[in-house]
Amino acid sequence: MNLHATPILKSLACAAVLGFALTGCTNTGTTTGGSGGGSETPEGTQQSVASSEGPTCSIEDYGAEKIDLKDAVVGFSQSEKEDNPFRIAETQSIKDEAEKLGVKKLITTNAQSTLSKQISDIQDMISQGAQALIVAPLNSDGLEPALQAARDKNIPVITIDRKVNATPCEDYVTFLGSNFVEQGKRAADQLIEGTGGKAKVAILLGSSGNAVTTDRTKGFKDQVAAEAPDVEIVAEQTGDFARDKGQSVTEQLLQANPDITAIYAENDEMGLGAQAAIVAAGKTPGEDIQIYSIDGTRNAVEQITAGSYNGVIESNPRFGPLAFQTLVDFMDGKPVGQNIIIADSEYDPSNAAERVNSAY
Ligand code: GZL
Repeated sequence: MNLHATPILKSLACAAVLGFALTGCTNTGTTTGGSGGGSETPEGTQQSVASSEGPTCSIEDYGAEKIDLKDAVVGFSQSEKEDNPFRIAETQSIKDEAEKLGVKKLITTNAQSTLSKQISDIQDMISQGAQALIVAPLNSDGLEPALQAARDKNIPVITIDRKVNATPCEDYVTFLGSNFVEQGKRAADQLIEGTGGKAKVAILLGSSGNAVTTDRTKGFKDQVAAEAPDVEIVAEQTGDFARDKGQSVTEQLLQANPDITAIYAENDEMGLGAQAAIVAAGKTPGEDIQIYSIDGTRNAVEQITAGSYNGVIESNPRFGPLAFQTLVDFMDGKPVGQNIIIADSEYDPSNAAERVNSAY
């Protein structure tokens, strides 16, 4: 989808986000704030690590007006309702960084998990004068009308969290987010280790229509197929990334498959729902049925320390520092990566107690 009429020569240099500067190809950079792979800092939170390989995007490539964020109106479009700690932490991180930077005005919206509302939210922020947009897309497809509205005014769009099926440095500037296939692989590694390579697994899938679900599923299944012949996936069903649905779906799956010995939930909220279902079935979570999930919420990590949960791969939602630094660099004329991947840490019984303060 090419929303931008003028053919643009992309700079093909590699770039890596290193602190707040860009360096040569494939270096692993460090940014401040949030948690994720990287060294512990004195205050107990981890610095997130981001890296970018491949083409970059400059403001000249994109065709936007240079603005000083301190004099700017920035819009943030959140996708899902904030009953999930991931979303709460993500939105708070954007607000905190906007305040820290002294952005003149931050407009925030929440699409309540409805695509049509996310489109109108973004269009509304443009009509309110937003000069740059940070968007957490609900789905991989469907945002075209909103991206077109921004493109028509050459408003730069930074996408975080989920990737859209559109052209970087044309339809949007860049993607900041995790490697979701890798997250699924790492969750499989935790499950394989925790079960001794022998389990009957039910998968609680995330919501459909976004790459997070497809990638976390692919990563998990590929790793199980490659490494664990005695780990059998006996059922899979979506829990829509929600705790209540995670519980109800697990109740059904346990009734249909009483020999399930492990749950892979594609986010912590569904994993915590599964935990409740396991208890309701008269079984002991973390022992009779092990639970592995992805996000890194405090609620789940605390359950690991309690022995009622078995492993969590972090999906770092604290995009504020990196998103705004990427915007600052972009506005300064520096080339920014088109695909900036953040590193995610992980929690297991060996580190959950000491690292729980990095959870969100
Ligand atoms: C991942 C994000 C997912 C979280 C869920 O980047 O899109 O959406 O893992 C959330 O908790 O619903």
